[in-house]
Amino acid sequence: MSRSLCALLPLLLWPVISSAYETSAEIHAINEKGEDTLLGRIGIRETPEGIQLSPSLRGLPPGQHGFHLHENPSCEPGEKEGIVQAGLGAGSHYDPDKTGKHLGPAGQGHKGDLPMLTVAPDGSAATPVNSARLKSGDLKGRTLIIHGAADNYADQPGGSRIACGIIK
Ligand SMILES: [Cu+2]
Ligand SMILES: [Zn+2]
Repeated sequence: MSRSLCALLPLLLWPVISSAYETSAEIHAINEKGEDTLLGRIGIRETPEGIQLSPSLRGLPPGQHGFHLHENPSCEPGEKEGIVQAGLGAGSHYDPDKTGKHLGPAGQGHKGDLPMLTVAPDGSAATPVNSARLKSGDLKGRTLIIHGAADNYADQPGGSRIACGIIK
């Protein structure tokens, strides 16, 4: 084998070696009428430490935001207590073990409870978020929701739903 081919071989094999689960979700701003502006995407890949979510978003309010995997593949509005609200079609936080508890990423409640999403002062979000509890099989057909306010990992998951993306 020629020297140059030897040098190329690792590059040729790289896609095979790194063929672990990888996908992304398009994230749209949402309101009580449905999906609105495209804000960007969140790349999703499986690592030895669990699932890594890498946002590439803009146009969000700065600060920390409640961020969860919700159970239904929908970003549609829904009605709650007689009021139409954004993103209710996504349903509750993903909870395959039926714990019924919102305890945050370090707790043993909803598996869909993620660390908060951090948005920079310019409205962009680029800081990856990791979940050690989710596996690639948990993701397809579920929905990522970004909330308007911070999550206290107890009784306040973050208020209204402001952005949404279905994992295809
Ligand atoms: Cu949520
Ligand atoms: Zn939760």
